[in-house]
Amino acid sequence: MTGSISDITARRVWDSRGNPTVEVEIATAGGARGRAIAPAGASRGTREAIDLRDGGDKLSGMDVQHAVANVRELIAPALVGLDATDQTAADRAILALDDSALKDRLGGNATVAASLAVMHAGAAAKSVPLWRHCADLAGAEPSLPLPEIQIFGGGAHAGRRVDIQDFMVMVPGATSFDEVMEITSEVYRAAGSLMGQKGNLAGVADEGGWWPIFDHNEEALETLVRAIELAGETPGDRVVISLDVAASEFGSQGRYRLALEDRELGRDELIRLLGRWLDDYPIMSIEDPLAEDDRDGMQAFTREFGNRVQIIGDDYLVTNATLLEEAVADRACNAVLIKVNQAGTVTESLDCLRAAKSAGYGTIVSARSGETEDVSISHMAVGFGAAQLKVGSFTRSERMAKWNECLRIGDMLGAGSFVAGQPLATTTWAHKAKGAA
Ligand code: 2PG
Ligand code: MG
Repeated sequence: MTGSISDITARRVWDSRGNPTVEVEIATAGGARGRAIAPAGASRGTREAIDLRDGGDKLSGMDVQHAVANVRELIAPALVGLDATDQTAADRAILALDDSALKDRLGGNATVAASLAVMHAGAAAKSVPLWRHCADLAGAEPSLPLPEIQIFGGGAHAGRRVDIQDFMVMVPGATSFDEVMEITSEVYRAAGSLMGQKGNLAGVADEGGWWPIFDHNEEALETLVRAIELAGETPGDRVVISLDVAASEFGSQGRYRLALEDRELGRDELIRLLGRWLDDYPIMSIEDPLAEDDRDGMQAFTREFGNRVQIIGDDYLVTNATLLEEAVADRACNAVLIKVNQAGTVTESLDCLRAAKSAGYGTIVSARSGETEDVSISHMAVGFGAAQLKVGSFTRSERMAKWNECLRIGDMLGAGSFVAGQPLATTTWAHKAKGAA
């Protein structure tokens, strides 16, 4: 069996924040090789697989020597001899070593790097591009996803300088992935020059979006609308706004503290505030509008706005098929972020993706705020037939590598592969309706 896993190497490498992380390299008997690196979140859901960190004083406790050792000593012996093209069997072998909900024995950073490396080796053993192998695993039709791209960072990615975490744009009106890149680049530049004019240019946040110097959260939205206009676009026409509120970072048990504005909101007040933003700005997607523990809030928000905007569960669903099914029964959210390291393995991520697709939920493959040169998620988004891809901003190579990889894949797929923007583009949102009135 040429796909038989013959050798596994694990090493410590470094991510975009300069933190240690886990890399795994796999070779098969037939000479195929696969390599992958674990990403790391900063705003993490409490129910996602943990990153196993060594603790102590060194490297602020962030070292991953135990996770690396777990790959070498526990995961590697379990994978040797398995067929790299059989992702389910490989992931099952990993899960047999650690079936804890949070993967706290092996570490989600160890399991995800190993699982992704198997996926790469499987594609190489089949001599097909990774996106093709991903499509086989998912049983999906490959397509180029619609990007959502950060213009301003915030929350846990920008020293909590503003409360809302991601101010992003999407270009559902573009006719090609390449056009999305070009328009987003113009918007990003325009936002930078507006910040410069106000004397507010202070570098970039964790994911490469502009560092947010604003007096209140809504000022970021106002500036974003002006940036879209300065880029020569009509806000809400081809270019729309997407927010990741990441509300678990500033609220729990139905209480929310907007530190920048020095005020505390109850669940209903936060819903009203976000509802007004949906009326006043061309926002077509909103992630984690309420906290991960606020089931009532998420249900109420979805009841009120779910028919006019995409509502994504990230911390709320943590790429977990069971939580997704509960949300479907609850009528909470209408889309899910797929982060492979929240689940811990490729197979568990696919379980969640399939559950989402069969419930008619939107699917957005996402990077983490701590990233590397690893471009696995570009291939997964394409191969899984996910509607969207979120990788952070439009600067810094750990982000651009993923957008650029999509361009290369798009060339292989050919014209007509960028279809994902159309369902969003046909949605009517309040801002546009108001403008037309
Ligand atoms: C998110 C991600 C990416 P993190 O919340 O969606 O923006 O952040 O990786 O820090 O969880
Ligand atoms: Mg999020």
